[in-house]
Amino acid sequence: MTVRVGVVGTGWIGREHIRRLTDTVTGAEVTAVTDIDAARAEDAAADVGARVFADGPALIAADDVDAVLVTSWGPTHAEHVLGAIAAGKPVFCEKPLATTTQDCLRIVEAEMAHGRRLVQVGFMRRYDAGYRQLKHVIDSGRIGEALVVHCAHRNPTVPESYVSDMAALDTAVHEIDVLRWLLDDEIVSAQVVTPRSTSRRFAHLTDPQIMLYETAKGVRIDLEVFVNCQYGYDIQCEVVGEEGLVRLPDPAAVGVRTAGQHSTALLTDWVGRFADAFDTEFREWIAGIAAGDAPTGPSTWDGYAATVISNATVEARRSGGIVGAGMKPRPAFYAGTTPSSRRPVEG
Ligand code: NAD
Ligand code: ISE
Repeated sequence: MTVRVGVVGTGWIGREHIRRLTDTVTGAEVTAVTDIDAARAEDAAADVGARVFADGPALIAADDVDAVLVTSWGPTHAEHVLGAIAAGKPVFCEKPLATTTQDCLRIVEAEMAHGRRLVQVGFMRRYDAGYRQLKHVIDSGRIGEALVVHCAHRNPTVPESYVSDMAALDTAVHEIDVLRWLLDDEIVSAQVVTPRSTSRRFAHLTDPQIMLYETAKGVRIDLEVFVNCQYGYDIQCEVVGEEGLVRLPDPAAVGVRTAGQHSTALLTDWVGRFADAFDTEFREWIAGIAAGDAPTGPSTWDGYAATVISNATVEARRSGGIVGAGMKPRPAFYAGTTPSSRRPVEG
């Protein structure tokens, strides 16, 4: 079976995923696109022979759309995800699931009323080979119980439109999701401390920021978000346990020895760093739909949790205090999703 996908939002990552579904993932075809910028939609459609629709509702209703991919701006995600659930169609939503906790909870209620999972949220790090190895070691018990986690999320530069809140909402949100999954534990509070800001930033931005989290089991996490680090795209994660530690590997790169130096190239953006993870994420999503299975990737509940915790992080920076996440209890419907996990991890 070929899964016919309709794409809402043909900007940067929408185009990336259209290319991925067309050239890399087998069993998928992009049959429909829409964008509020009609020229963008036309351009994307021409590449793959898709039809252009006037808006999200028309695309979601189309007979030749089996599944929906939402890659529009964050504040518009909820309406399209809710539309897909109402139509009973599987929907992959790029992060965030929604920008407000209220909208996330509306999606939770709609999916539960539907009676079966339809939604997957685009937290691709769970599909990265390095993070999967990290999880395998933690789950095996080799380092004992996790105690402390040190992370860094560094981007070389960001545009002027990137504001201080985005360090939590747009950037740290990836660690928030992947750490809940890795540790099989819930983040219960957030605090933000700010060192002196780099001179290589737009004046309105606080950068870097150091985010401090505590989990329900008492694990302490420190996360440096530094989005004007200049030197490359650098993702670090080290989990310290009672009997050892495990560290995320850097992406493989050849070592070059010349002129008295040994060097390896660094990646410069998330597109290259997580290309394989995105491929795996979409392969598994499409294979699941083709097999008639409910999605196994990050759930609506995970999307809700990420929005709650990233909003708490924003509040913590603004207030200077420690802010409780204040998540609702997880409904039994989402019992198979993080924390307290899914199927065993291979590798
Ligand atoms: P973008 O601005 O390049 O593209 C978004 C597109 O959506 C634009 O073309 C815009 O015209 C269109 N759009 C907005 N509202 C719409 C609506 N109601 N209906 C149809 N089209 C609409 O942004 P982007 O960088 O591609 O980001 C898109 C989403 O992907 C964001 O939520 C972002 O957080 C997420 N993202 C995820 C990752 C990741 O690492 N997983 C990386 C980048 C972006
Ligand atoms: C961007 O939106 C992403 O999702 C990237 O993965 C992240 O590294 C970057 O900081 C965000 O702005």
